Amino acid sequence: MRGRVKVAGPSNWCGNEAERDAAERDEAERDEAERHEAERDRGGAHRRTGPPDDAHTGRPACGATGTLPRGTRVTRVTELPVVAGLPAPGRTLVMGVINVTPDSFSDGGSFFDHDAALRHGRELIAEGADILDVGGESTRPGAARVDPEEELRRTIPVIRALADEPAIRDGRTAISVDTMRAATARQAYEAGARLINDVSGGQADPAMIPTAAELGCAYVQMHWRGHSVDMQSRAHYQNVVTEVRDELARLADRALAAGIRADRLVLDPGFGFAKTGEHNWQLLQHLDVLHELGRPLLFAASRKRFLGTLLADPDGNPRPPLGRDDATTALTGWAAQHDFWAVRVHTVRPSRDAIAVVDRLRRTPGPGDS
Ligand code: PMM
Repeated sequence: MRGRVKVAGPSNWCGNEAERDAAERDEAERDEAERHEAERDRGGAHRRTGPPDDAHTGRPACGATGTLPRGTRVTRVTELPVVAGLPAPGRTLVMGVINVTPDSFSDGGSFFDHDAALRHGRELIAEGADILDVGGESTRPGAARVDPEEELRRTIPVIRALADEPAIRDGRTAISVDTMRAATARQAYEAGARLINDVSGGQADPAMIPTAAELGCAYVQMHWRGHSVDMQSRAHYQNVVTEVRDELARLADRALAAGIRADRLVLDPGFGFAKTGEHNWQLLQHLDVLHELGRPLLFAASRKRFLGTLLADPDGNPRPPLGRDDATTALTGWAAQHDFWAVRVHTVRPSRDAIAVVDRLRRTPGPGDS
């Protein structure tokens, strides 16, 4: 599951001084190579098995000490996971959040209005969102359930309208519905959603997993120990990392046994759900353990409370949610480094940029690679 870049080909790739000197003299040639490389980066494919794209010079940049010889092959040894039926651009995906709620902690009801939600969806697409996650129920700690009819009223018209957007129609971007209810998931699917994001992992509504299996769409199962109203009372662990892994494994087994297709199942550790800030940091420090689950992983820490606590002012007042975006972007880089399938965030462009940096580094061969 973990991605690595491998360089295959002549092993003395940094050792030719004459070639290096020539490269340093020829500024124009290097500029051209960089332009070419930028074009390659925009393509962004991870699977690289042919000769270097800068065949024009044969000298992709490899630091100040030398150049790759002509014919060197750069290969990503393992691939990032792909989820059937969803965009697969060859990097960590970015899922933009659209909370059609009056009370989400993270955006304070800014997109409760139908037109505002739609406008926001279009903005997220323009920023490069691969997935739009539309939700009608706040799951902030302490929140009460929203009425099922109200959840439908909030989400379905927004999903239906977004489904008409060119990026959705041509498959560049997909719609996800953030719901714990099978009935909402079904109507969202009929309106154009192709991913069900269920923070309860199938535990809130017994009809959810059979419904997701029947619809055949992608399904996110998050680690969850109970509804938001009292979930923080369940934040007790001996070892949060292995317990979250094992509880997710049991949820996944249940989903697969009920017919959810293995190539459509995504798991999520559920930062902030029945977890203290310290639990979140411990999970973040051991993301590799979650890969033992062998499934694509979703990373959703955007603007969460533990970041507000980290960034508290000198009087100890937590940084408000809208001031947590830079820290969120830092975590996106961390998630991308750890080969997460996708990050769920409130502002898309900074996360796309962070992923582009990690992706570029990943595909840069080092002197020791062979
Ligand atoms: N967190 C929230 C909502 N939906 N979905 C998944 N899969 N994982 C999460 O951690 C998650 C979620 C709560 O945050 P919000 O107010 O940003 O939507």
